[in-house]
Amino acid sequence: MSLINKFKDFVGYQPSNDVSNKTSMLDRKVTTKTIVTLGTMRAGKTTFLSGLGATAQYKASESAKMDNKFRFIPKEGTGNLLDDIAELRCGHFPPATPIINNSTVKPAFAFEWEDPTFFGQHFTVIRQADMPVIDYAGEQLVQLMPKVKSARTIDQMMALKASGEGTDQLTVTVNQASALLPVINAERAEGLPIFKPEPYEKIKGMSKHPDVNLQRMLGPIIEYKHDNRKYCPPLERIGVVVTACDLLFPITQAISERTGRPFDPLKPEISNESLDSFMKAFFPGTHSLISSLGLNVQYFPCYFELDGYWDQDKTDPRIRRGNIFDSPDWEHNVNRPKYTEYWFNRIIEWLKEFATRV
Ligand SMILES: Nc1nc2c(ncn2[C@@H]2O[C@H](COP(=O)(O)OP(=O)(O)OP(=O)(O)O)[C@@H](O)[C@H]2O)c(=O)[nH]1
Ligand SMILES: [Mg+2]
Repeated sequence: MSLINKFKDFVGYQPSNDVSNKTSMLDRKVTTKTIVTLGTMRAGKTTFLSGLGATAQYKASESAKMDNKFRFIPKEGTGNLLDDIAELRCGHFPPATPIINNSTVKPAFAFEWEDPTFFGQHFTVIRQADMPVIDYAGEQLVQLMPKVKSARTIDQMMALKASGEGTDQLTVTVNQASALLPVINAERAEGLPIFKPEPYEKIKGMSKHPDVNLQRMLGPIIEYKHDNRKYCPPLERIGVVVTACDLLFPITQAISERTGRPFDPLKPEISNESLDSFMKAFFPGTHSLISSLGLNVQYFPCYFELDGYWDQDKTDPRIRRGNIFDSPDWEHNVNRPKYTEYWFNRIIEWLKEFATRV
């Protein structure tokens, strides 16, 4: 961007002929950066994305009263996002994601921020973060990943794209991504008493060690982007989402003893260091892969509080829901699952900071 454009951008200058459609979000010029979510089976990807969607909806409603506008535009595509959000609000975890072969309409979120500038109300800065949601079923994702591994050049990646079977979305993702959001279930921490392996026997080529599967998923993307720097935007950030963090609370002491460091993922001052040492201890390969890149790596804890009961078919626990009487915030507490809303808002802030950098 030229210096003059950078300056215009800084002050939020809009040419006067643009004023007529000031409120139309579709016509605005925006910066778009692609952020993608990845994870193996039962990692909690769908739950995480639905939580992010729900938080974005609460935030968008609130922002109507404020000077800083925030909009959330969900594009469901072949996915089921809106329904999954509604399920969370009713206290149910969303169903397992079905295998999809057709990906002509790409599911995505768009977050849009409109902030007034120092120069008054006619000057606003609008930024949009586009977030293709690669919410494949975990088993499909792990089967597609070896294909990415085999594609080393842009031509090979294009050939893969033409071969269909959902690889189209995967290749676009790999090419365009500026940030990755790996989603990791706390239950996959090998070496802890809560450890549960992925259903690895069911799928050819999967390791019984979650750390290996994560490296196989992230490694080829990182390598590809490094080798094809001329053709695709660089990877700027990695945000690691540790889901089902509630499972860690009864064993925080044990974790702390193993890592030799204080462990409290929910305490803002030490959350990042806590989860960084957690990753280093229980996902050492993945930790070395992502932390050696010299990128900004940020960790986010995530969990939905369980209410101690089971869902009808007894396969999933139920999520505790907000009771309008147990909070002074009664106005906003209806149809709200109890979850790490604070941390979801931090993720949205993190995305904003990243997406609004020109
Ligand atoms: N205790 C607890 N369990 C969770 C949490 N998030 C997810 N789970 C459990 O993990 C299961 C899988 O979550 P999903 O969001 O469907 O995982 P996914 O990665 O989308 O899985 P696939 O689509 O099958 O690959 C849920 O049904 C819950 O039982 C959480 O915050 N706390
Ligand atoms: Mg899913």
